[in-house]
Amino acid sequence: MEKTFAMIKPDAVQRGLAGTIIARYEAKGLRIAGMKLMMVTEEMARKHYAEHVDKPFFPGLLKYITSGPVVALVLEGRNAVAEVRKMNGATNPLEAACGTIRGDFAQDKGRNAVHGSDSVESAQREIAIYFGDDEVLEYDYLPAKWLFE
Ligand code: D4T
Repeated sequence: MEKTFAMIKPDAVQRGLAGTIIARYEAKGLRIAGMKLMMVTEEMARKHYAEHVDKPFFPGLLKYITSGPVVALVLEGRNAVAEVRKMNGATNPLEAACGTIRGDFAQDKGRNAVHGSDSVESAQREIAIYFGDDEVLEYDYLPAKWLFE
């Protein structure tokens, strides 16, 4: 089954939204394959956001993403990459639809609550930045037979 990387960013952790957001992913039927509360180091952030390091917003992004604990998640399910992107909503919360996480819980693109990988390749790259092999678990997910035909 497809895996994606998701992150509950420091603003959402500080605002006490981690449980609410994890509950949304679980309710969708995404299996939690990896999960940890952690600090993002500058080195991790530079790897994760390599495509943005020369952008004007990068210094602010770096400061924000390293400013407090995040919840790093590996989520697994059918089309997990696209499903999590859809649930997260548009990068800029002002443009994110109601019912999405950013649409419901955020107001500023520099404090947009969550991250989700944008492709299967990005997911593999990002999972490797934040998780060791022994931290991503395979186990019987009993709801699977009720989720998929
Ligand atoms: P992430 O990676 O956080 O899920 O966001 P997206 O995949 O939806 O968006 P992105 O890669 O374009 O942006 C990465 C990250 O940078 C922040 N950002 C972005 C910002 O602070 N100012 C900006 O102008 C942009 C474009 C938000 C997400």
